[in-house]
Amino acid sequence: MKIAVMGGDGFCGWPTSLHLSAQGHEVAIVDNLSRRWIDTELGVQSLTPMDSIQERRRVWKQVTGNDVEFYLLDLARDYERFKKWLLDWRPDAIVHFAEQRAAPYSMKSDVHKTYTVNNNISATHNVLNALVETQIDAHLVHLGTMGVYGYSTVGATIPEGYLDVKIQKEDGSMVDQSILYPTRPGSIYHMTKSLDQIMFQFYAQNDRLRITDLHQGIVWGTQTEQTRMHEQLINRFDYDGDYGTVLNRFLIQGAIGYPLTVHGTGGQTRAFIHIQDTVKCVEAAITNPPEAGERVEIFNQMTECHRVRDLAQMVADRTGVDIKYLPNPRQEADENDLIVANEKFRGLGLDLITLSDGLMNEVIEIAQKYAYRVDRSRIPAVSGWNRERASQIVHDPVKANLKAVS
Ligand code: NAD
Ligand code: USQ
Repeated sequence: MKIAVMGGDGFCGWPTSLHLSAQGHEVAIVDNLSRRWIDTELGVQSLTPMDSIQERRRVWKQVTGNDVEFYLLDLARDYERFKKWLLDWRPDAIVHFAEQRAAPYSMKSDVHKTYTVNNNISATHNVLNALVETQIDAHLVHLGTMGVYGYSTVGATIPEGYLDVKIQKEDGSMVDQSILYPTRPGSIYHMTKSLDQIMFQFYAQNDRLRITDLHQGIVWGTQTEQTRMHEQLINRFDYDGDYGTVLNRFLIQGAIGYPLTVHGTGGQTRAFIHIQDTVKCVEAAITNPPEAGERVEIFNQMTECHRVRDLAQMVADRTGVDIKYLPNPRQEADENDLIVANEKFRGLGLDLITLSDGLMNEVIEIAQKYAYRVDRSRIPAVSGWNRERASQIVHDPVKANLKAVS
């Protein structure tokens, strides 16, 4: 198949591009490299040394003989160029990773809120719009988030996208409906993913586009089978307070002896998936498209749920570092349960990696290897969700006089 990977230079996109290329697909990456500019804006860098996209492609070709093409294009702003590119390259499938994906970054300031909304909504809409206009019948596989459901504790399992409800009619009888699960985003970033869902619903029904939306949990780990093949193919690894995600942050904090930064009570329960499984699930989704005219296919792309404080304890047990309970910079529930249905991927025969599979040690080893690249001052999470939360932020958890648990 010819597969275009939008955002293929990023943390999920790069290993997915290599995986698809290794499976024999013809792959083109479309990326505006905005994530590399955001590193510069924030004054941080990936823990792992990332080569330029051109150098990465050269090494992949040298190692495997496979070409991965690269097109520098801003999906949110270069609509006409994108349309021309689409007509020229003619993909069979498009994987859409190309959005600003950090909740803390999206909450930093009004400027960051505006950027995240403009970038994410325009990028998604431009892809949909261009598919209709060019009449290219590519299956669109979008990376959404578990966060569209919110994390309220209702005690029921979160279904894969749709909720079956009964609505009372005027005559008192009941009618069955299947509706998108009510969305409850917890940040501007998560809000853009909720809005994406409505755009997908409209374009699937109005233009018969074939769309799959993957509601993905927090991705952990860094290496996959392909990125391990050469030092220069190594994946991005974010550890800073804006882009680093919780388990990867704890693993690197443990590796360098930095106290584990638990927000609030750490009773937040979240869904997780290893990066190796992300790439496999994306491939499985590509090869199982919905029919034209069908509703959007939605998968919950996650493996298991964990409480933040339990993850911290697991990492503390492995590394011997302290846990620090910090005032939460986010407006979110301190404690929540999360039960998630993920039968669809399991039904496709995918055997998913769990935390108990030993791969946490691989991340700790990588973090120790590149520990010299860590700027400890960039570890604290300093984006507040509102003025009150911002006023309580602890800028130096190491020196802060807070409850520490070893
Ligand atoms: P990332 O920031 O590492 O990669 C995103 C890539 O998209 C970057 O290379 C960036 O330059 C590119 N991009 C952004 N806007 C663009 C635009 N307008 N035009 C062209 N390219 C653009 O993020 P990631 O962690 O790889 O996440 C990829 C996708 O998966 C995101 O949509 C994210 O919401 C979703 N997701 C990620 C996680 C996670 O834990 N990382 C979890 C669930 C869902
Ligand atoms: N947290 C801590 N300490 C930290 C960092 C985070 O306690 O040092 C807590 C946060 O307060 C939050 C939880 O851990 O309660 C998860 O935070 P996160 O940064 O790991 O994840 P999140 O902001 O939800 O975003 C990430 C990705 C995003 C994706 C989402 C999937 O950046 O792209 O959509 O995970 S999900 O969480 O399932 O919505």
